[in-house]
Amino acid sequence: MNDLSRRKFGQIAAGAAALASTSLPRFALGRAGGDADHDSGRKFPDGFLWGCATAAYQIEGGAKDDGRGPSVWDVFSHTPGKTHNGDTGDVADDSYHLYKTDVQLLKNLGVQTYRMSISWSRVFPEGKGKPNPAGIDYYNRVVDELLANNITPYITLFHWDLPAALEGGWRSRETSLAFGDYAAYISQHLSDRVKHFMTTNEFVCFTDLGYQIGQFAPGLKLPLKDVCQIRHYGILAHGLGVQALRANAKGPIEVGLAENAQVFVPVMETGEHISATQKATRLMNAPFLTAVMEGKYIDEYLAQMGPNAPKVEPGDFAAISSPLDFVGVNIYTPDYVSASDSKYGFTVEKRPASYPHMYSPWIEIAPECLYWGIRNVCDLWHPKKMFITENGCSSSDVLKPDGSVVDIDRVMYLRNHVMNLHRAAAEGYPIKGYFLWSLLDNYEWADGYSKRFGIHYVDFKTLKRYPKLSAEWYREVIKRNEVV
Ligand code: PNW
Repeated sequence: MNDLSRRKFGQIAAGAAALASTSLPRFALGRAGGDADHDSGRKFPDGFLWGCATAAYQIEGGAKDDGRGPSVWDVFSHTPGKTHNGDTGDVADDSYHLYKTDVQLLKNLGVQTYRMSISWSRVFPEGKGKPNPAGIDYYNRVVDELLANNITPYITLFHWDLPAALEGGWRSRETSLAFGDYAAYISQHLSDRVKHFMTTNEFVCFTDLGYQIGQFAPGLKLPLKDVCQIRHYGILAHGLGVQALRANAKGPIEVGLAENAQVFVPVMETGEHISATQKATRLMNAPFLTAVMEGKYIDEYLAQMGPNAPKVEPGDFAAISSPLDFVGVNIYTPDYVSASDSKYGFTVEKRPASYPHMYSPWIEIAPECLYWGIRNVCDLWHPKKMFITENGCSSSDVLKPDGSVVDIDRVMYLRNHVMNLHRAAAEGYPIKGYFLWSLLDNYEWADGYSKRFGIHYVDFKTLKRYPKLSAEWYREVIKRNEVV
């Protein structure tokens, strides 16, 4: 099916998709006595926020609709050999047209919040200069639909889809400045209704993975010196974004970021290994979260980079270390650390070949990472609030003829992570909410459509959505505010 007919089909399927989401749950039937005999002992604090997360390029489609300009991901995904099967985000979940269906999926789950991102090149087709009114109109419609359904939007400004027109991409300091202008515009147009913003998503993925490893857009393999400078422009953009969001807000807003900090789990929970994980957290996140939280590059990082260390202009770190209302971390998988006599006092342990993983091989299963990720960030930098801005996994889901997907492995993964989230909340760490990645199967970047992360199954031919067992499980967690 070509793109156009796929999209048309999607529009027709929209009604049916909404129906699928309201079909009777198979597992959570609330059988007589179902609740009375069970108390998990793992209730979350009142007011804990449950949500789902998505990103613009991964779900929207509508790549050429209503004046959207191309992003580096459009260019990259259309370059032969760069993505699985040559998959692109041209149509994805077609949320550009089906957003009302997706808001109904959220409503049926009972989430209080939804984390979504804005396609920068939909709003500024050239990345800067003249805005495209149809672009911001789309986000106005999505925001209004969420609010009408009592769902609080948490908006990420940049989830990797850099406007292709910005010359030099993240190699240019101009891009950080353009991001500030874009953030100002979004704040002017949305902050009357949207009160929670994240600047950037996962620095390492749009810097190192895009410009050093070449696995993500724009697919370059530059020397370390360039990469260090690109990382700096990434965190500078974040800082300028925080300032611009606040300066242009129509009322009080909360600003944070969504960072996939490297997370470390102690090989055993004894003092020496625990303190090793804290050292590892600070050092291994030096170019990104450590720099944002401490307002400088730590000496160890500068020494490691030597002549490749980034050029920092006066005032950069004042912006980069702008105070945040919350720190969001995306956590999927950690590394194990032990205390040692090595130079930095810790060793990152290599995992044995038999170590278990989810369908995506990089998601090695270690649910304690949710607890240790929160604890180490809090103990090191004392953020006012924290959120898990992403957590979830891929599974080799199979849609059965009756429309069900019994993804017990995803439920296993999620339940164990949420238990560790509970541990952090119970110990008093200021963890305020959890965004499950993802609301629905979507375009998984270089893996294309081959890896499904959703708690709703998407038939990418019809674009119809089907709740998986994990969606039922999540609805119960939210309803009871406890681990089930
Ligand atoms: C995150 N890795 O990305 C992103 O924020 C999402 O857009 C993405 O869909 C989700 O995780 C699942 O992958 C990552 O290879 C992608 O280490 C790859 C890696 C890490 C994070």
